[in-house]
Amino acid sequence: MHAWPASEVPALPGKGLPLRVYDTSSGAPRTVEPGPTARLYVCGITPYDATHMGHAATYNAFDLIQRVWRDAGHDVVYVQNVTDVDDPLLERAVDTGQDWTELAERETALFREDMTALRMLPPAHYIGAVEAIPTIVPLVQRLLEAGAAYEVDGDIYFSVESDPHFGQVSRLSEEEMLPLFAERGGDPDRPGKKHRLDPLLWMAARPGEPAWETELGRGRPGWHIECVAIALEHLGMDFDIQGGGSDLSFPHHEMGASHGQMATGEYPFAKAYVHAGMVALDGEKMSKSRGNLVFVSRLRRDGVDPGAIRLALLAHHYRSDWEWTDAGLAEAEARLASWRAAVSRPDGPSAESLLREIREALANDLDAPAALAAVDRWVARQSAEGGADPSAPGLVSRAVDALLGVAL
Ligand code: 5CA
Ligand code: ZN
Repeated sequence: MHAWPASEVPALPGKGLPLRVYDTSSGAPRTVEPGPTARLYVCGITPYDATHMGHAATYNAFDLIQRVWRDAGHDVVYVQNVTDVDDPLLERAVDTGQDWTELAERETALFREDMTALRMLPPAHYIGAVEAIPTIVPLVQRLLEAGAAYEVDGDIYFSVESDPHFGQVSRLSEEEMLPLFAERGGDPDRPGKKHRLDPLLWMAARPGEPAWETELGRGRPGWHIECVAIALEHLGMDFDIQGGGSDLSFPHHEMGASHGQMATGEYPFAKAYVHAGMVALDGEKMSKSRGNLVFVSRLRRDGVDPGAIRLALLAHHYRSDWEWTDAGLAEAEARLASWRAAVSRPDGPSAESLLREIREALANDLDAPAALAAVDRWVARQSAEGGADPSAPGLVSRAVDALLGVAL
């Protein structure tokens, strides 16, 4: 699949700091130390009801990671998938009388437009589940050969008990896992499974549903194996960060890590697992199934500047759960206007210490609210005291663009 066009990332003087980020699997912040090329996998959308503010907030967090890494001198290989065949997508297509491929294509196109408008850096590899089937099939075969998978009435399941590291991503107990597994696409009560938490790797063709003719028989892939196949193909094992919203830590990232580890015999799947908090509307998690959605495309159509949308996201720490409000958006619009006015002036106070503060804030577990506060202080100083540095407004503008993805 093609991704979306990259926005320019302005060059900045000096160099950024190493990223320290909260790793779910160690339950603590850690300094991630990538090689010259940092490798990032971020779970993509299931293409219906895109792009709501929860999606946008999560992709914003991982966009910041790329910007911090680039600023610290790394090349970044960024991989993202599109879950373009899965139960929720097929159900939505049936419920609304649409062709599932058309629904997926239309929503993916809309997502690309929204990501472009928000200046999110595009993945180098943007891969759909359907196009990944030729890499998914041999991976399932490897799991069967490794004794980590088994058949139940033509379907193939992964055995969670085969992986001694199972549970180390989410660090949840089995009692905590079971309800989440049931809620997030699992089938704990399916007769014939070895363990209630075992997830589906391959689903044999069901009447009326799409299926592909493969060496595993006619069928379609399960959800977790899709991301593992794509990550292994384009990043290999032991890549730097596996990312997504906090609702993916279990079962999705837990199962994915186990699949990768058992298929390759190597450990770990990813060095760190990073999860963004959930965005709510009217007190409930914004989700397609609840239907309480605010869309990026709707705001854009209403004339909202994408830079203001982005500032509304950046005003919250990526790990906190927060509520989308009109007041938050209005505040972001006011902030954008004040920053734009400030950088359009011919001079201002020196911005070198501001650049350092933004870098420090972001390197410290992506503390975007602290970065915004630092820019606010520079803007307030300029308006109160002026300043004699003619290069300062340009530097502020480039730093905000390169590190926060907001064009002033
Ligand atoms: N296709 C799978 C991942 S392989 C999927 O979860 N798709 S999704 O469309 O449901 O979500 C896409 C990304 O947005 C995921 O990382 C998910 O965790 C995140 N996300 C979904 N809802 C919210 C929300 N309300 N707040 C923050 N992030 C969210
Ligand atoms: Zn995924």
